[in-house]
Amino acid sequence: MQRDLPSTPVPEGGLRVRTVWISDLHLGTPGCQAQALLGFLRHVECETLYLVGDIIDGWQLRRAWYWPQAHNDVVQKLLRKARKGTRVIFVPGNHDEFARRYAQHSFGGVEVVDEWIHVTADGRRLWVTHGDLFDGVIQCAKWLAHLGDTLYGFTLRLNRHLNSLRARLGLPYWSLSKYLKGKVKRAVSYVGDFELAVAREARRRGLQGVVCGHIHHAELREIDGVLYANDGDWVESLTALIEHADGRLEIVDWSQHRLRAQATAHRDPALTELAAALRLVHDKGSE
Ligand SMILES: [Mn+2]
Repeated sequence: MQRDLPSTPVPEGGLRVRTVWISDLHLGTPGCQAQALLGFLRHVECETLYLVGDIIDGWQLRRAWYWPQAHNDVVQKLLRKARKGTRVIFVPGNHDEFARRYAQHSFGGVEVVDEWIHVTADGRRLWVTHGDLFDGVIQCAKWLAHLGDTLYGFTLRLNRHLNSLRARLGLPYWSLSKYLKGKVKRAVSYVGDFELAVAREARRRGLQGVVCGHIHHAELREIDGVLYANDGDWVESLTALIEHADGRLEIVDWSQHRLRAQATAHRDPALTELAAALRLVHDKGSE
C-alpha cells in the first residue's frame, strides 16, 4: 500500500524520511535516555516506524516499578504518531516478550507482530527481528566480559584460594583467570558472531538483509552478501536507523545530529568544528 508522508511539519534540524527503526529503549529503567528520545521523536516524521523490541523493559518493571513522566511522554508520543498517520509496527524483544502473545493484534494503532519483512523503496526485502533468538549460549560470555573488566583482581585472589583448596584435595593446578580470559576473548567476538548469525539467517530466508537491535551496537554493513543493519539503542548510543525516500539506509547518531544541527542553526564556527571533530572520532571508532 502506497502511503503519503505524514504532512505534520518537521521542526528545524529535523528529518522527514520513509522509515525509522528504533529499538532497545528500555522504558521503565533508569538507563533509558527518555529526554533524548523525545527530542528525536519530535524531530522525525516517517511513513512507517518500527519498534524493534526491548521498548518497555518488563524484566526490570517486575523487579522494581520505575516509570517517570518522561517515559509516559514517550509512549504518548508513539501513540500520537500512530494516530496522526504513521504506521507503527512493534516487534517485541526479550525484555518485552510479554507482548509476543499479542502478536497479530493492534493496540491504539500500534501493530504487534513477531517479525516482519520490510520492502525498501528500491525493492529490497529486509527481515525485521529483535535478534535475541541468536544469542543463546553467548549471553553467558557477555556476562563474563564484565567480570573480566571489573573483577580481574578478585578473580586472581579467588584463583589462589581455589588452587590451594585443589592442592589440598590432591588436584592439579587450574587457572581460573586463564579460563575466564578465554571466555572474555569469546565475548569480544560476541558481536561479530551475533552479526554473522543474523545475517546468515536472513540469507537462508532468501532476503536481501536484516534489521535488528538487541546488542546495543548500531551497524550498517554487508555481511556475506546480505545487508546487516542494527539500529542501536537509547540507553548508551542514542541511535536510529532511517530509510530515505529513495531507499537509502542510514544510521542516525542523535547526539551528533543535534550538535551538527545546532552548529548550522547558529553558524557557530566553534560548534561546527567540534561537530566535525566528533564525527571524525566516531568514524575512526566505527572502523
Ligand atoms: Mn534484547
